[in-house]
Amino acid sequence: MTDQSKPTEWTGAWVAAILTAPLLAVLFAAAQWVGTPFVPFDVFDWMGRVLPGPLITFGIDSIVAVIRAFDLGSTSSTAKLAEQIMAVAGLFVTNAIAGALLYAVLRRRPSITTSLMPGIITGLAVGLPVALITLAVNLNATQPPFVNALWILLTFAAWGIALSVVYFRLQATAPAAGTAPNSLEAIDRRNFIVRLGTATAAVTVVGAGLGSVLNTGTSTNPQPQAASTDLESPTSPWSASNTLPNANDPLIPAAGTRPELTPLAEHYRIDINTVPPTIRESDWLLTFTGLVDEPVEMTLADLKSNYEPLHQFVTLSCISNYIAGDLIGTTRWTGASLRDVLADVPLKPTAKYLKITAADNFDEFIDLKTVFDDPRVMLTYAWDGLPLEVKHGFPLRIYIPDHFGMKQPKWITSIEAVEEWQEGWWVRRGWDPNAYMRATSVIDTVAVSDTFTAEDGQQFVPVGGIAHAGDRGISKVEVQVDDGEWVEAQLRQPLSETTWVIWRYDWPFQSGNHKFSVRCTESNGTAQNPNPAGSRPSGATGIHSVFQSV
Ligand SMILES: Nc1nc2c(c(=O)[nH]1)N[C@H]1C(S)=C(S)[C@@H](COP(=O)(O)O)O[C@H]1N2
Ligand SMILES: [Mo]
Repeated sequence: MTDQSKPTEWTGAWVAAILTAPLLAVLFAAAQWVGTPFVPFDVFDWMGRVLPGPLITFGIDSIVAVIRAFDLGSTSSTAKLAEQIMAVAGLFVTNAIAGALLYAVLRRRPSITTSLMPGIITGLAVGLPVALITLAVNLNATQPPFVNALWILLTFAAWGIALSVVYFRLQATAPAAGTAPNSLEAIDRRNFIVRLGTATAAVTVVGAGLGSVLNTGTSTNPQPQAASTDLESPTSPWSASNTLPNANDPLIPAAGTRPELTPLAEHYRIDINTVPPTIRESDWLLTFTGLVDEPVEMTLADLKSNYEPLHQFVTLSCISNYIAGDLIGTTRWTGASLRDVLADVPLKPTAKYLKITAADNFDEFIDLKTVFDDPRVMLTYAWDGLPLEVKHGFPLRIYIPDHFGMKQPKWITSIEAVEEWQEGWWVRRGWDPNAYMRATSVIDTVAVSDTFTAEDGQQFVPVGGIAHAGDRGISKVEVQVDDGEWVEAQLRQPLSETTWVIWRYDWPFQSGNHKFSVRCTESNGTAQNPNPAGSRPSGATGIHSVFQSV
């Protein structure tokens, strides 16, 4: 048999990639149905944990840059989708490479006529590392680890077997050199390829379809879960039936200003997980360990009932947020002051810091002085009156005023009292060890459609947005149009001293193209940093400007 008649490495790569579609569909359906792992996400998350910080940051920055450049919608949800797509694409590429290697070997070893062994080995060569990675990082599989591992090995071995069966079929039906394209072999081969394509498509469609139908919310797409045992468990957000504390403030935001309280569904989400860890309340305990006289364990019910609930309006922002970005949100946080909780945890005198560890292995350190000085530091279990959503950290996250989100773990599982400070998760990856929130001001709207005429006939265009400086407060917001004077805007009373301030400036209308800029001043007189800088390592700075023709 001539060499051309044997399937090539390219064919191997293609066949392997095509067969990856049904493999993924089967893995997906099983993940939804019985709670086995969906491996591409695990591999992606694992890479995010082991690759060097600068590379990860570069990757995240690139995704965010593309989302901004092409205006692809909400940064955090589009980025998560992009990560999921990259994770799946990664498996296609890996499998294609493995397929090319297998076909390369089969071409060179004519003695292997129909043995399935090389195919099985190829499947396991990919499946075994994948299984090990999954065992190390998967947070959502509900099956025991050996079932998960076995399932992965079986499916990948089946994929490898299919890959080699296709090789032998293609080889057997290869048209001999010099035969006409309509020879029997050629027709047989064409039929085979059509049948292969049909079978592949069928398994893929059925698997993916079953997966979506069975999507029980356990594994790849968690739903908020309220504690079913908790009779007081509320079902509607606090904001649905309560007015905001500043409801009487006469200043009406300019039309198009973002809502003062971010609807939960619109709050950004950032974390290191392709799929957030789903924790059952009944499986969860908060443990205090390390430099304590006696380890202490608390249930969520303990935290809710043993300590006076504290309600705080909070603006949370990601340190990766760019100027005027959407990785910022405000809601009402409820929890137990960590200081109160620590009253029930006998610390040794040598304890200086707390190491907070989360279900996804994320960790951060906070010094005990901050905890004892600031009763606002809070173990948080509710947002807008509802148990935390899975993606926002159910059952427990911490609130630390004045710091970016990277210092504030979600899905907390343990708190360890330690003597030495260490770098937390993102600090180890090159981000600011303190991560204090930057003073920021943003123009949300130049509300041309709301132009109004004053009694003297002058027309005004309302301009509005937010300003924020952690817990340091905003004393002044100023707007500049083109190269004119900076003029002071009016401020709404904020929801609390730790939320953003809504501002409004009624601009005396002049037609034409204009540039609107905004800057703010902190309560103590510190001006917002006007120098443009990217978010790494300490949070973005610079003046926000918008161009508008009016
Ligand atoms: N366990 C854990 N907590 C975490 C993170 C994480 O990856 N894992 N990310 C942090 C970062 S970088 C931010 S900005 C906030 C975001 O919280 P949110 O997704 O609820 O808005 O969570 C923080 N807490
Ligand atoms: Mo973040």
